[in-house]
Amino acid sequence: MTDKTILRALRGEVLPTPPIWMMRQAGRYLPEYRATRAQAGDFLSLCYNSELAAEVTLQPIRRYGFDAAILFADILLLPQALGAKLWFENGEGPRLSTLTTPAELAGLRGKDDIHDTLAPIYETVKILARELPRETTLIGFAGAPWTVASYMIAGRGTPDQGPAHALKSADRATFSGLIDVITDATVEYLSMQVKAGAEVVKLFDSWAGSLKGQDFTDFAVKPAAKIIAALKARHPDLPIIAFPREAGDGYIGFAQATGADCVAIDNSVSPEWAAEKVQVTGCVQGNLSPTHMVTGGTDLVRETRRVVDAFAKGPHIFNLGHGITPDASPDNVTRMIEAVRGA
Ligand code: 1CP
Repeated sequence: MTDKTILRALRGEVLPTPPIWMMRQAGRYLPEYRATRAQAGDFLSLCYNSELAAEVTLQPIRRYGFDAAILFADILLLPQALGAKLWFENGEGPRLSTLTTPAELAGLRGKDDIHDTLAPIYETVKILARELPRETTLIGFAGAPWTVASYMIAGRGTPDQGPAHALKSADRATFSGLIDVITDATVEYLSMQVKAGAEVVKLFDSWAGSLKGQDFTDFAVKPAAKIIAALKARHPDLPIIAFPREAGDGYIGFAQATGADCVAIDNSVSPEWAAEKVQVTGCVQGNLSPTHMVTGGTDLVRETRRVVDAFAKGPHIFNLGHGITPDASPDNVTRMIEAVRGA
């Protein structure tokens, strides 16, 4: 049995101090990240440069000693491997070719034809498995099908996933077909990450909150359950974290319904609520608001302690409720870690 703290928490152990990592811990708030990204040229070149992607993954581990490293890549690389066009508009964000017709769906590559594009990502994982400190857990990841589909349909990030909801109503067969293609490809993609050395995988369903009622069951719960069952059949000991962001009451029972070992909680719900309703049935991760990494001060320390205390009775991995933002101060991250570890 390993003694890595993240793996112990994922097995359900209650630790005296929760292990910590942070969503987007390798990112623009760090000067060393900005320097490596400039060296790579642009964001996508950084993702596909295994040496430099491993370097930016390691930067926050060296600086802060987080208990986990998350592979540096992006959820939109899988659509690119499936045949979508992908580019990043400077200062704006990702852009993709749109997918709204049966013909465009039929034009995607199959799940076994994604690995040529994604080979550099597997290489990054291999480098990290070699170079990370012994005590640091390596997390691989992918986007969940609904979130990935929302970008593929709209061709960009959308505040309400309007185009994806519109296709779901107008052409259910094409929409469901796309969800199935992404689901199957995600199993292959994550399985290759595990073979390359990822010890845990996380499914990011950043836009799960816009799925209501039966849609939440059909397009957030069911695809996650399918991916998790397929991964566990191939890798029985693999711990899996699911993040149905802004699911609200949908967090309750999500781990049981999907087979996830841990549910990551965003900061739209209180840690006391999540402890009572979600952590009672297993490990949770979260959920400090990322705004404290910008504003700092006594509020940061108080709210960090509040999260630690609220989750102290059950298995917990300390994290933010969503990714740290580019305007955050690296010193506030140090203060947060000191507040968690009681320094
Ligand atoms: O300019 C830059 O350098 C790019 C900023 C950036 C970074 C650092 C993007 C663009 N992606 C990433 C890396 C990334 N993305 C990681 C690496 C590991 C880490 O956390 O340190 C991970 C796990 C992701 C996942 C990701 N990408 C998600 C899910 C999590 C979340 O934040 O909700 C999503 C939705 C994306 C899409 C994406 N990639 C980048 C941006 C700016 C966006 C959001 C775009 C939008 O919705 O408009």
